[in-house]
Amino acid sequence: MAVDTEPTVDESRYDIQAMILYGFKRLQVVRYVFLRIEDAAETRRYLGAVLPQVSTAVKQHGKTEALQIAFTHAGLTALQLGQDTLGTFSTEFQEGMAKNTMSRVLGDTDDSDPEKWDFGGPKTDPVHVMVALFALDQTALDALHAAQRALWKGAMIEVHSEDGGRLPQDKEHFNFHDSISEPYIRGSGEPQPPGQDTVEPGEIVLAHTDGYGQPARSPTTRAANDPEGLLAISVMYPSRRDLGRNGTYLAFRKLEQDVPGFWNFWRANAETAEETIWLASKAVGRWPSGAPLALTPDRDDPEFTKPDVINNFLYLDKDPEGYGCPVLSHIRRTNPRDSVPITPEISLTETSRHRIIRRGFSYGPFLDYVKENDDGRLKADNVRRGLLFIAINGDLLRQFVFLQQTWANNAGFQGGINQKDPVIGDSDGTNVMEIPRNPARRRISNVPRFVQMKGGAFFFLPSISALRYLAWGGK
Ligand code: N7H
Repeated sequence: MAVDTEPTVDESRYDIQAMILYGFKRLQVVRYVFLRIEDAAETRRYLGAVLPQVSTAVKQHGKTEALQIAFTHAGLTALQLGQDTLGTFSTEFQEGMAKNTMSRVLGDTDDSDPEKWDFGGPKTDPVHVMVALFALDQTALDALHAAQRALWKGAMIEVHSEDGGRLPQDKEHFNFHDSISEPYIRGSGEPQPPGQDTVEPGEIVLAHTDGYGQPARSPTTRAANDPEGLLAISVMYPSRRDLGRNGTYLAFRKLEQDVPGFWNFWRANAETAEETIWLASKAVGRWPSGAPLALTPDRDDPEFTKPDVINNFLYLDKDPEGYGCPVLSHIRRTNPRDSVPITPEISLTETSRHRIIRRGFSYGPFLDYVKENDDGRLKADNVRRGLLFIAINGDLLRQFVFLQQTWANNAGFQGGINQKDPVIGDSDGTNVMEIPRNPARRRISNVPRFVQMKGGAFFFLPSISALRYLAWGGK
């Protein structure tokens, strides 16, 4: 079957879990419940029972709650899938996020070492399943959770949970407007805001055509395992059935943010409170309002937060040298757009193969920098807060892991020396941040690590058909 005759993502909505296309912006609270499978048959029964409640990507507008289910490789093993099926998942998913080599690749070392994680590490209970519950408020969330508990009783044990919520004005804890720039999935049928870049559907949804014009590598199972015909025929291996089609991979990371540490560091390097905000914005690449530094380099101007402007920019025409948005800032590293030093066209194609969909919720109380700062400084309060970060992508290694390793943690990114992503890099306290300026650049030394990793895992977020197959007892 030719790839381009396959149904589009839009036509496959009924089979796709909602969070691939929706951030559930209306839903204010989330609880990620991490579970260990105790009884495989009972877990299949639970999956069958919960299936009608799993939110699909069929229009979510007006919905007051949502439920999504994802599995780790250990979880699929506990569900008794055969080795022949388990071995078709990507190697990094099979090995997991807490494995020694992956920890070094991601910079999960020292205080971010899996040994110290709250969950998902070698010293905590294994995570098999994540059930993500979204609701309008805490009362509704608790009720949703209680109903699920009754349903999975006897099947799975809760090993951990994380609660998240929205901060005022779409901010994250460092006080910057977040969730602005997401890629548009070709054929998704969603509106495409001005400036939003397009990625091929297989960059996000498995078995659809990816950025190389190939069907995105997707886990499969023997045709004989699926006598009921619950799964589609694999495009790549027509003798097999596609377990991954319309599903995706997801990286979940609990990223703890040192908010007083972040602001006090920039304050210590600035003459004034105003310059403090300028320095922090140079690290991020946007002003706190979300206005891009590439378009408004000197001041946080609300004109540049309008929907047709806020994400409608490339770097080479407006800011080739990074005088506005430094080359080494967080947003220019994690999406260099046209500015990878090749040709702009190749840069855009190259970058489109390293995009992720981000689905973050914050945890912990908001320490509002605008209200709480004293001449630009914040009092350390030793409260845990951060981002429950989710990256959704068809290829964990080429997308999420690449961003963290090759662009964020790479001290030599685009010719830099000893410079890591000042927001999410695994800085060791000796790194520098260089701010290009005319006539002389400015260097900030000894940038510490402001974000520590506290727990997580790689998950497979199956399609509705794959969930039905798992519930039926598919191997
Ligand atoms: Fe980042 N921050 O508050 O500084 N991020 N991020 N991120 N991030 C973005 O453009 C932040 C993290 C990306 O297309 C904005 O939507 C924080 C990880 C990508 O131009 C802000 C944390 C990874 C983009 C932040 C964190 C990424 C992006 C601007 C952790 C991947 C889009 C808002 C605590 C490995 C870039 C926006 C583009 C934007 C922040 C984590 C990637 C404000 C605090 C782990 C691809």
